[in-house]
Amino acid sequence: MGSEIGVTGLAVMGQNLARNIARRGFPVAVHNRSESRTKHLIEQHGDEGDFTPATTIEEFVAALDRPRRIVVMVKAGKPVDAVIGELVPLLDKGDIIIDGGNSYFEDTRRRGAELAEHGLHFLGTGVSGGEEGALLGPSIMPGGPKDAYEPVEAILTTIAAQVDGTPCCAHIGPDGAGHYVKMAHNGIEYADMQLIAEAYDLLTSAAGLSAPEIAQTFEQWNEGDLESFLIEITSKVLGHTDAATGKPLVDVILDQAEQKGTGRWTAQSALELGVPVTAITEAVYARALSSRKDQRVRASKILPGPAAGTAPEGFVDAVRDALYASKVVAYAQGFEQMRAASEEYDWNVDPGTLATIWRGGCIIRARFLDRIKEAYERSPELPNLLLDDYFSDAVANAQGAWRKVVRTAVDLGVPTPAFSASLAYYDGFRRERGPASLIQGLRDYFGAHTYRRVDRDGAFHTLWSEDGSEVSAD
Ligand code: NBP
Repeated sequence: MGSEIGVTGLAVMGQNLARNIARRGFPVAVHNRSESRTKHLIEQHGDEGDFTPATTIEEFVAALDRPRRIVVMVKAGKPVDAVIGELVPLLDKGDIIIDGGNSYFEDTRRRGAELAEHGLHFLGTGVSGGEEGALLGPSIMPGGPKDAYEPVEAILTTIAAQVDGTPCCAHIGPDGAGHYVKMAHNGIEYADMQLIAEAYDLLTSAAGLSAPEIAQTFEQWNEGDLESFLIEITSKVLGHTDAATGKPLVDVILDQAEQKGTGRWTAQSALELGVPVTAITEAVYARALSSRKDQRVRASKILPGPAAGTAPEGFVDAVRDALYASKVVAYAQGFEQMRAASEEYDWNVDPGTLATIWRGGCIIRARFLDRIKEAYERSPELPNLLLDDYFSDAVANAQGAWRKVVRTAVDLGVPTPAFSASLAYYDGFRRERGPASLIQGLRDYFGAHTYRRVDRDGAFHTLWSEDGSEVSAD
């Protein structure tokens, strides 16, 4: 009897995933390019389960039962190709490689096709929840051939987070579907964090609250509709005091947000698919602007803002409602994007399944995901969450507060790109008729791009530089 599964790549994620697998009773072979990580894992945690440490990749492969099930948990990009390149000559037809890193979905599609030529199965698998999730139960999004998922289903569903007895793991679809939805999950996470940061900024800059006061506010908000992992940890981060200075830690952290690329990929893909994911894209831009610290310092001395003012009465509650409404829009956009990608690539992704497996384990886990799950149960083909009664009521009820917050932000010069973009999207989405008629008129004027009419079928062109008459362009 060998090991049922192997994990190669034992940095923080791989190590914790291997421990999770072993703790659940599955014998696991472990390997890392640098042996020190393997040794460290066995020395520190070898008694937690049935580990088989391997020094070389050959030893690692030889330790596995067939079909071999190998989780690759190395840095996304070239390292994944390097590891796959080492594994392929050692594997047999029907063996399964599971890439559990944050790989770009187009890389996953390429790798799946290449490995299929060798008779090998490839599961591009999103794993969310950070290091704690990997150890205690992540949300797992496997994508690839369904018959490759079946031999690993028992292990993956057992190590995943469980909510109401349901594992936070399900086969997402073929090809790059798993890594796509993990990317979109991270994009939504970007938007969620940006909205939280804007709420914090408003409560600081407009309402004049201190970090500990805002920590308490978030703690209260976490008892209502906003209840979520991110709101919970926001209150913890804001409530933390820096040991060196005695100040709130958040006040001594440099205000430059970094990014590893999944938010940018989400926005890029959305642009290609033609899906407006304004909250996610604004979140990516806001991080980019935050990183221009030198320019911002210079600009702060030159560019004037409005005269100082105060926030209106009831502002704190209004920010909460605006946050919720903006969050509904961000999720509506993200889910629409996944639906569009599923159609484009023929993946047949079920959005209700995503809402179900994101209720636990992952970074965007929230009470809210139950509402999304219910919306798709009511209407599996729902094109946009804002068309569901629960969500349309939620944003309608919040809209007075939402507008007050965005208005106040504009008046006081507090930037709220994601709040504002979400509200603008809402206003654009809810209008039967918008101003795009003028855009079509302009396009026809300078480029003879033609337009369609509200009262007749067909394409038309106006002879702008002649007598202004209209001709059929069909
Ligand atoms: P890292 O992304 O920091 O990668 C380090 C691992 O990659 C080490 O095991 C390293 O081996 C290995 N590696 C590299 Br780098 N180049 C290699 C090569 N050419 N051949 C073989 N191995 C190579 O690890 P991580 O933070 O544990 O993340 C793993 C994956 O999970 C990433 O895709 C990440 O984006 C994703 N992820 C991370 C989190 C998180 O919270 N950190 C959450 C969700 C997903 P070495 O020890 O020999 O250098």
